[in-house]
Amino acid sequence: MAKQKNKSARPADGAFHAGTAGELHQTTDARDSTLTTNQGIAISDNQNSLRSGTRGPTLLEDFVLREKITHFDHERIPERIVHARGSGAHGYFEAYGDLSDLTRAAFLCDPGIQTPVFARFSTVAGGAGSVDLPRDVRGFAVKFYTQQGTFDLVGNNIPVFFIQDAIKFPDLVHAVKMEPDRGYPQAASAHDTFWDFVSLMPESLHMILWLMSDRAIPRSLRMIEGFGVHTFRFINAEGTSTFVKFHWRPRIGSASVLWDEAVKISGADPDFHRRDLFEAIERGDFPEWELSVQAFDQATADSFPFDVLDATKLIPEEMVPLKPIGRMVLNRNPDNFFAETEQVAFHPGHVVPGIDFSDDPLLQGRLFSYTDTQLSRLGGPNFHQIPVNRPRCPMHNFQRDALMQMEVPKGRVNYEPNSLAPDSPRENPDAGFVTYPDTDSGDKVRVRSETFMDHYSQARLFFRSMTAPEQDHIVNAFAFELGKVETPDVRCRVLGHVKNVDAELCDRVEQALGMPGQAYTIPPAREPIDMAPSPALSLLAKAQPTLVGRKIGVLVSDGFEMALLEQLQASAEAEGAVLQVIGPTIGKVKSSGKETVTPDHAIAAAPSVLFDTVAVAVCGPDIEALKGQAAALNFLRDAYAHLKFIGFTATSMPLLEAAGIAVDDAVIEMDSRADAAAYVEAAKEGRFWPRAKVIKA
Ligand code: HDD
Repeated sequence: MAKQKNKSARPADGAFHAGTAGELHQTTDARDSTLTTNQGIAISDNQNSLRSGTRGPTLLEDFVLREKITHFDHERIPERIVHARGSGAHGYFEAYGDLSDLTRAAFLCDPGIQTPVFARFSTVAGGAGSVDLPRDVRGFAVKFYTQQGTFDLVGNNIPVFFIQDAIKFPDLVHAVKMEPDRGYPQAASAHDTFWDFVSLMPESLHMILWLMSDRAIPRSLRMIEGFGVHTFRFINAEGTSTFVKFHWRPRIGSASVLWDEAVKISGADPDFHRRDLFEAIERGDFPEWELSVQAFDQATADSFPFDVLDATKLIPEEMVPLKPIGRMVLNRNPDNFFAETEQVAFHPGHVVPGIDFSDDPLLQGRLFSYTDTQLSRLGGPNFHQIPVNRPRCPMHNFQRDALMQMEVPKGRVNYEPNSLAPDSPRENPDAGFVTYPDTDSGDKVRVRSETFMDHYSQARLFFRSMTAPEQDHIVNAFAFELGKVETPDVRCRVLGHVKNVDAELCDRVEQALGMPGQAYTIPPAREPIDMAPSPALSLLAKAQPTLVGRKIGVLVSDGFEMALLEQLQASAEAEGAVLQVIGPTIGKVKSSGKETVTPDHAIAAAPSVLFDTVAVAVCGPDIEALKGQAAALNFLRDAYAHLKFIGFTATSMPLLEAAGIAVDDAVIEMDSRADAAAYVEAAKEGRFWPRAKVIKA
């Protein structure tokens, strides 16, 4: 291959190729690394457009310029109408055992099969460029590339939904998105149109309780639970149907941030979740979830005081226990965000033999929506040919042509039945998908079943199943959201529904808003019942002490004790946590023994909201400077106010005092390596809830 000339050496344009551009040119030495147009024409100059004279007008003739700009102008595709902001990863799924008594889906029946998956997690309301930590539902969509075709489990991190019928979905989404006249708020439910809609849709109250809870501000996408939401069916080889609800549980447990943290993280690191997922996978800390089902028959379904076809209801685990059936591990980041995470096309209607739908009217509507939306998002019906969407099993049919056709089918036969191509694809009654022959039918009506009429009992169940801090957070969330609502009538109507959920909750929200006794009286369509609390619904009740997958931030300054930092590092590693060092600047910090450490962050760029727990080991003259920096003071103040465990060395005390930190059982002095280890051990608790009595978190 001919060597290309080093452009920076060319006399005619050398003056324009200084610095980086010049260096880039030096590396192009082979034809296969030569920059070309999309037609494969080698490009001689990627820095200057073609013009008439060195200072003259640019020429239309410049096909290199025009092709490049045209392609760039079309780089963005329509973002998803909902769930626009998401993060994805590749991985695999493995079944625990043989589930053939319930389903003929092969990937669930053989623990020896490793099924490739692509998972995408998302927020719902915000645009593709919005922040990761609004109060919002998180999408949890998994594409299983099984040997029998692609199965998509397109769920959320909340097991119920706002509405019972898909016909209300456009209204729900319009109401929560930016208001159409003013174009705000972005990625926020705290505004009049959303709460107006809610106040007129009592069926949304159960989901609203979840949305006001800690579930809507997760600490990490690696720590969210996932739910298929609807009742689906498993069908076994004999054609027997069993109802199932799908559940994902994260191996490292669930955790949430506090609202005040969410607000600050949105400014400090708008990509907090995306970065966390990407970095965890890069360092080999692979996120893992267990998949379970609640499996039940028709008689059990009939015994519930709610309808299993109503997506605003869940089945408490205490009524039907979870049966673990397999695990998913995400072990590879996408090579290209756009090609994979943006172009992945999920659809609840992508099911394989052995999995089938129920008549849930929300699910039925979804079965139309998803293919339709891909047509406008991805430009045509061949989106299944995009690499991330391709089935990983043989695929043959006679669908042909259309926009963006990537295949070149051979032969004269493109129809079936045919006699001219005896080896061409044929239907297969044995292996083929057979819809479960449900016998339910009736008049054609636009009527909702009476069994869908109870809108408050499960909202009450949820609230009463929460621990005290979780209940406090729900009250605070209502106060924030309704506090942003300008129309008093809407606030009073929402309060009326909250009163039907739980009178005490309503009282507390009224107090927090300064609107005592202002809830409207709203007669319920059906009188709510008191269900037995379900501790499984509470995140805090289930939480185990752990630092696995969590982050420790240690602020050091010149003169710190290296032995202490080494101990913190060792303890962090032993617990599966990541430790990051923070310095007064990003420059090297010297220990008392004159060893140097290069910090991961400067204090100005590392607020404590980015860590699960923090320690300070500062000393000497740097303390005076740190005492005068808002970032250093807020590092401690925020950690304290967010109920975090704080480790500190005796020499750091002046900084604690300047920040106004009172030592309590979770502000732990570290005078020795043993103390440092004890601090890390204590920090496994996550938050120090007793401090909430002093500071409203
Ligand atoms: Fe949906 C995307 C989850 C109801 C219409 N939905 C979408 C995604 C998730 C969900 C996770 C993003 C998938 C991805 O990462 O690409 N949607 C749900 C859940 C629902 C639900 C759990 C209720 C149980 N959705 C729902 C209804 C409709 C839609 C009732 C319409 C009738 N959803 C869509 C959509 C989207 C979508 C417009 C937007 C982008 C896309 O499909 O690919 O078709």
